[in-house]
Amino acid sequence: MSSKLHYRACHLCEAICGLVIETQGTRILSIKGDRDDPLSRGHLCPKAVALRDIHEDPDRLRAPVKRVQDGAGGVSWQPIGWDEALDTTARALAATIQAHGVDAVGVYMGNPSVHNYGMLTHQRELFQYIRTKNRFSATSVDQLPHHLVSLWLYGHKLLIPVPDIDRSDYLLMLGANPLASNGSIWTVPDVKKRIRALRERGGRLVVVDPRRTETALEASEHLFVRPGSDAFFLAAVLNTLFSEGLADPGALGEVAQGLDSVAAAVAPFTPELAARHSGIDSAAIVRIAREFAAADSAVCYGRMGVSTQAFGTLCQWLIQMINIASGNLDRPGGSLFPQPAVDTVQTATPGGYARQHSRVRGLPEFDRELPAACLAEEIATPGEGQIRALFTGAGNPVLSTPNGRQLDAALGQLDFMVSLDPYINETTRHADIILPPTSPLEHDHYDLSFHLLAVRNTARFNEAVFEPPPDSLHDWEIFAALGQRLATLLGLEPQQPTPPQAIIDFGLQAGHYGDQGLSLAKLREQPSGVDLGPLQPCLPQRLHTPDKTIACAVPEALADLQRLRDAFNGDGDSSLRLIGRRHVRSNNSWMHNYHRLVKGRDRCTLLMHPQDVARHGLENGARARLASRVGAVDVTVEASPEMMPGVVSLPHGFGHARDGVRLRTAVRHAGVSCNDVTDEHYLDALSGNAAVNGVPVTVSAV
Ligand SMILES: Nc1nc2c(c(=O)[nH]1)N[C@H]1C(S)=C(S)[C@@H](COP(=O)(O)OP(=O)(O)OC[C@H]3O[C@@H](n4cnc5c(=O)[nH]c(N)nc54)[C@H](O)[C@@H]3O)O[C@H]1N2
Ligand SMILES: Nc1nc2c(c(=O)[nH]1)N[C@H]1C(S)=C(S)[C@@H](COP(=O)(O)OP(=O)(O)OC[C@H]3O[C@@H](n4cnc5c(=O)[nH]c(N)nc54)[C@H](O)[C@@H]3O)O[C@H]1N2
Ligand code: SF4
Ligand SMILES: [Mo]
Repeated sequence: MSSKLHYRACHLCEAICGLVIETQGTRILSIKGDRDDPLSRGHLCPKAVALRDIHEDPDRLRAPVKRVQDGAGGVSWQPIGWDEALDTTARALAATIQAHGVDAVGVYMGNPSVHNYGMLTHQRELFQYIRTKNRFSATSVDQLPHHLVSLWLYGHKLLIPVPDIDRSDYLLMLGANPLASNGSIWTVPDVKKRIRALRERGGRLVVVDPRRTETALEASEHLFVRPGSDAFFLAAVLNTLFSEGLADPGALGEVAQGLDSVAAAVAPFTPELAARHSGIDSAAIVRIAREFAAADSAVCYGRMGVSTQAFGTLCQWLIQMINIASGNLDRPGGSLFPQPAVDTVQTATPGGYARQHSRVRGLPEFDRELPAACLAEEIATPGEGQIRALFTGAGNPVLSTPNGRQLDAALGQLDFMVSLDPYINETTRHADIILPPTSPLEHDHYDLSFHLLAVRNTARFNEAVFEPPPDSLHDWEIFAALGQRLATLLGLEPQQPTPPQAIIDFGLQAGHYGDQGLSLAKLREQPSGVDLGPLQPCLPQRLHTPDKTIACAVPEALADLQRLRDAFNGDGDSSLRLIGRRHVRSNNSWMHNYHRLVKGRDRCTLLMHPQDVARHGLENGARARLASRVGAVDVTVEASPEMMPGVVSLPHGFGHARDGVRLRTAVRHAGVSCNDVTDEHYLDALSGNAAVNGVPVTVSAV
């Protein structure tokens, strides 16, 4: 049998690398980087091989299963047909809605749903009948502050500018480790080569991080920062730009309004004050502000470490202010808005904030979603609006949201739970029914999310690598089938869905490059992708604000500066702070079942500076108890000078040793869950985003 080459973008992370997959019959022979992809240029990381491992994994469900309780209190999973699975699910959801109202149904959508375009285009087919206030997603343990700040400044949650690294002279990066993550809210495949090119042309990369990360090792300069204190540093950089007369918004002069008020608000944030709280030397703060202003082009960028912390929204607003005040927003080499071929900024709602609040704790919604940190209490607290039935799709909140143990317990109290997921994992083990979609290689692929955040404008559509097996359904088909059944039960007219690729074809032709002839047919001719050129300035036209201006002096952000000062009002606290970490061979909670990715030494260790190890009476390799307000886990200590003293680091996504988890390899590399220690009450108060970084913890010998 002859072999065949397939062109395919990887959907596992935001770098969306082009791949060439060689198959023979139903076997995968090799997976290589696609050198003709104009964005990724042949790059791939070790996770690319997981595409094969996912496809072949014997633990991956191929048919729906139903949880059956045996007499002895044990649980088994019984394979059932699609009709039974979909009918049972629709009946349970309809019964909940009819008896208790629509808010009694909760929804949690996880990260892979944004990497799977059919899930994005078709979740509405179901959720239009479940207009519940109790919607949750991984956004609120992740990038929520970016969306909120973009809504405030640019009028749309998805209008997020990204560093134009290939033309930049100065990159100030906080709380991001793209060498491990391959970039986030910034699609930048092959980032290492791009950083090296920046430095070779005389540019500088300055990394601010409590850990000397893989990215910090590639930087011109690395500065340790006390977790959660970045807003002081950013405010002092901004203040220095204003007070030294270095601020000049340039071409944005007419568009960016209210910078005087911003300057007044950050005036009290002196480099000395910032140094006291952040641990970054005041002379370095002044120098960085001057270098930033003097560079021909410069850009400030911050990710997880400055989003999922107690001042996440304030940090993201300050980052935008630095780019605007220095004239680097919408400028080549600065911070630019990508222009994707299918533009979700045109089709998605702009988002909204605090129009309603969570029932139990009064946390604000964003874009009709509530913070994931309050999901457990919305299930466990009786009363009107209590969640009694839950739908989860492509998510694992037991391992990925703060105080996961509490959620784990709450899920057991539900009347009904259904999960759209290929695995029986820490979350889905609580489901009554699990609906597994086709494997990623069995459906076609267009990336609807990440071209919007990419360092170059490109587009690519790829066919399925394998035919889907008989009696299988894609994620989008499951949404549509459930929606039709639910509509009928609720006495509504069921709808016929338009297939996702037709939606993409329409989006391409109606989009920015449609008049240049871009269409699905055109993309099919070029399976390695079409190059649409470097990022271009586009303001003020592209703004979604009513008057096409940027109102910089956001009242909520200005008020949050006071919360920052109040929070750091004491003599400085000496408590240990917990941060996370990512590894290039892992991906959140679901990449631990593939032998090739988990083999080797244990990665779920607690990194601690050697001084802290000694101070706590521990030694390298010792077992220690990591504890917080909400819980404790026992971990192996790894002494590491790459940590800032006073800060400890544990990766998230582990903790697989729970009853009933059917991930045989992951269970052998179980580790512990960082989110059994993170605190559901430790949040960015403005957005409700979980502060999984900077959590106060203690460490003691066991
Ligand atoms: N402490 C701490 N917690 C964190 C983080 C951190 O840095 N520290 N990071 C946070 C971040 S950034 C994120 S994004 C979240 C992630 O949080 P979640 O999205 O809740 O969790 P994932 O681990 O991504 O789980 C993905 C699930 O989707 C399933 N899946 C994979 N592909 C598909 C598919 O194509 N279709 C369907 N239906 N299912 C699929 C997998 O089997 C798995 O169950 O975790 C957050 N939690
Ligand atoms: N290999 C791999 N790649 C991934 C993922 C994965 O799990 N594994 N997950 C994907 C997902 S869903 C996302 S959202 C992205 C995340 O992408 P990134 O944000 O680039 O990844 P992280 O490794 O979480 O980087 C956060 C950095 O913030 C630092 N940090 C922690 N607290 C603070 C703080 O208070 N201040 C500052 N300045 N820094 C702090 C941490 O030390 C860490 O280096 O990665 C994506 N790519
Ligand atoms: S960097 Fe991300 S997109 Fe590229 S091969 Fe690795 S996992 Fe896939
Ligand atoms: Mo994420």
